[in-house]
Parts: sequence; C-alpha cells; structure tokens
Amino acid sequence: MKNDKTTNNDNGNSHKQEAKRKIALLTGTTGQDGAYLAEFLLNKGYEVHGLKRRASSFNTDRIDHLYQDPHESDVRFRLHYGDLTDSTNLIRVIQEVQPDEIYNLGAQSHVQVSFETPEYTANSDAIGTLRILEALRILGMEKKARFYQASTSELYGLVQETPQKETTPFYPRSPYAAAKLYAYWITVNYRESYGMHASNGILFNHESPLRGETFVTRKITRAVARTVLGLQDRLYLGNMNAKRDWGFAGDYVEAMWLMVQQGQPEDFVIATGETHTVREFVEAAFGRAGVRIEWSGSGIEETGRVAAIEPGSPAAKAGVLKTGQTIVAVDPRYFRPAEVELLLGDPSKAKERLGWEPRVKFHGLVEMMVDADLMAQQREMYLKSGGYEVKNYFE
Ligand code: NDP
Ligand code: GDR
Repeated sequence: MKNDKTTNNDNGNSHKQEAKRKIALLTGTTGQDGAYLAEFLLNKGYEVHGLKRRASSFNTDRIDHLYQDPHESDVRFRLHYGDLTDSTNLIRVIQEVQPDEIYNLGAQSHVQVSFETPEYTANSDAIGTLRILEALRILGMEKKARFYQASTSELYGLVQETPQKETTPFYPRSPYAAAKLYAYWITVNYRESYGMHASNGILFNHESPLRGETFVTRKITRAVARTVLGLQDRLYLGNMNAKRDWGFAGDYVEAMWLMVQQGQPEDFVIATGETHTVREFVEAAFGRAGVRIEWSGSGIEETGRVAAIEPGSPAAKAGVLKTGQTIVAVDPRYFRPAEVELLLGDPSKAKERLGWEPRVKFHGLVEMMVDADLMAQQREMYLKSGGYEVKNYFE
C-alpha cells in the first residue's frame, strides 16, 4: 500500500498526492542492529528487505516478531537469502529490490573470533562492502541508492587520542578491525570517486537484550541471571581492565538513519562519551540483581566473591547464593593476541549536525540487560522443570 495523502491545491480543491514509500535493504538483518533497525524503519513506514544467511537451524529469533506472511497483501518486510561473500547474489537482490537506502550491517563481528578466522573476516567484512558498492555501480544505481557502512570504534585500536573523534587517526588491532578499515576507506573512496551518498557510522560498542551471548556485556548479564538462579557457578572472563564506551543499540540505529537522511554524506562518531571497565560492568550487573562483589588477587588470579546480598533483591529471593562464594574468575583463554584497552567516543559532531544524543547511558543499559536476562532465565528454568508459570522476582 502506498502512503496516500489528501492535500488542498491553490484553488482549495483537494487532490490525492502519492508519496512514494521508501525501500531499504539491510544486510545483517538477523543480528542485533539489524533487528532494531528493521523495526525502526518499519515504524517509519519503510518497505524493508533483509538479507539472511542460510543456516541449518532457525536464525531469525531476533526478527520473528516482525515477520509478515508473504502471502498476505501489503507485506512491508521481506527476507532474501544471501551472503556478503557472493557478488552474484548481492547484484541480483539489489536489482530486484531497487532500494533507496542500503544499510550494510552484515559482518563477522566478533573481534576475538577474527583472530581465528582472519581470511573469512576479511572476505565478508572488507570485500563484502566492496561487493555492495560495486553492485550499485554495475547496476547503474550509484546515484540512486544511499549507502550506510557499519564502521566501528575498533578502527582506533591502539588509541592515538582520547576521546576519539572523526579526525582521530586509526590503528587497528585485530583482523576484524583491519577488515573494517578497508571497508571504511572504500566507502570514502566510492563517495569521492563516484559521487555516491555513502556514509560511515563510526559506532562505539552498543548493546541490548538482543546482544549476542558471547560479547562481554551479554555474557555478563546472562551469567548474572544464571548465577543468581543457581544455573551457573562461576563467570569466567578475560581482560577486565579493558574500558569501553557502551551505549544502547536502540539509540544507535536512529543515528544510522539520520546519517542517511543528510543532504551530504559524511562520517560520524556515535558514542555516549562515558567509559567504564569490564570490571565495573560486572559490579553494576551483579549489583542490579542484589549482589555486592568483593575482589581479591590480581592478574589471572583475580576473583570476585559475594560480599553481601541485598534484602528483597532477586538474589535474596532466589536464595541460592551465599556470602564468600566465588562467582567471578579469570580465564586466560579469553585474552586476545592484541587488545584494545581504552575506547571513549566524542559524539559532538553527531549532536550538532544530526541532533542525535544517546537516551540510555551505562546504568540504564546494565539494568535493562540484567532485567531481561533474569526474565529469560526464569522462563527457561520453569519450562525445563515442566511448569508453565513465569515468576518475576522484581514484582
Ligand atoms: P551481530 O554479530 O549481532 O550481527 C551480524 C549480522 O551479520 C548477522 O545478521 C549475521 O548473520 C550477518 N552476517 C555475518 N556474516 C555474514 C555474511 N558473510 N554475509 C551476510 N551476512 C553476514 O552484529 P551487530 O548487530 O552487533 O553489528 C552490526 C554491524 O555493526 C556489524 O557490521 C558490526 O561489525 C558493526 N558494529 C557493531 C558494533 C556493536 O557494538 N554492536 C559497534 C560498531 C560496529 P547470522 O545471524 O546468520 O550470523
Ligand atoms: P569488542 O566487544 O571486542 O569491543 O567488539 P566484546 O564485548 O567482545 O569485548 C569487549 C572487551 O571485553 C573484554 N573481555 C571479554 N570479551 C569477551 N567477548 N568475552 C570475555 O570473556 C571477555 N573478558 C573480557 C575484551 O577483551 C574487550 O576488551 C564489539 C563488537 O560488537 C564489534 O563488532 C564492534 O565493532 C565493537 O564492539 C565496537
């Protein structure tokens, strides 16, 4: 269905004005950001097409609530099988969809995994970006479709300046970051060479209840819920001194869209302007469930023990944890061959030019994620025990 608007002309007569519905194509639709962006664009009235990879089991959990039966009329959300490593597929999907806007969110996005799969990471994250840009040229769509590239604060790596802004020099520290560096520059290059409306969003870490379970924030909030409920004894982590500027994915997808709506394509840092250590995240997350942590030892000997349990909290109500119990420890397996120690973004340009500001800050984010994982783990526990009632300790 098109958006029909009835307006008055100069003579006061009403006539029908057809506003064309915008079409967006997303790669990485099944990931965290893809899910938030797809919903955001659908709410804005877009027709949204997403690329999904063939997998041996269901991989659309994050977007199942957006699913529309393709047999119904006026379907505004469609998925297409595809892969960033397959140019033939990208050309065909882009030709078929004829998007006004392309958001390239697809990537092998795990930094530690990129040390183990460096070639694949380069193929999907670096060359994958080139493939989309070239597909647009091959199809003669380089002036028609606007392009958003999911660039990253990992580009700053061994930081040359703090806080990091659009002009801070890059120093990638992983195969992932090196691949994303290529993607960043090829996006700039196609903008300058062919006049494409192509922008890089240099996004700092952003999280949510939909965050993949192996990224540190979600690993922690999930472990908090499981530990409090007695489903897990201990949370093993790597470098707890690393500092990150963590924001909320729901806020960040709006910044992506705002960049694409600008008259001129440009690159923007998107961040909260606050940084915290992984250890602080652990403390805040256990704190939300009512557990105060006491640290002892250092380096690989560091452990976190239960110092106190707040009366009336989820931990107290569950009644599983005891003071003195060790619930956090270090496992060197999670150390990276090269680490990014400190990230802190300066989002002033985005505030000035896009009018964008983060709504959710560190503590709001931790609370949102812990609460969601407490609910999810309780649900799983009750289902497993054959019950059907989901008890919420916050009520
Ligand atoms: P996720 O890991 O949650 O999602 C990645 C998505 O990319 C998934 O849909 C995945 O599909 C898809 N994908 C992976 N490989 C390919 C491939 N070869 N071809 C097509 N699709 C592929 O990442 P996020 O949602 O967190 O991040 C979105 C983008 O933003 C990524 O490019 C990431 O590198 C970048 N980024 C993320 C930040 C963050 O903090 N979240 C910060 C800065 C940048 P499947 O579900 O099948 O695995
Ligand atoms: P990052 O996110 O590498 O910043 O990349 P991640 O959550 O994986 O790590 C953040 C920091 O936590 C330290 N850490 C651990 N990390 C994980 N995953 N698991 C652990 O057990 C652990 N213990 C400590 C890490 O060493 C690191 O310093 C994310 C991804 O979303 C990228 O795609 C994106 O580009 C960047 O954020 C911005």
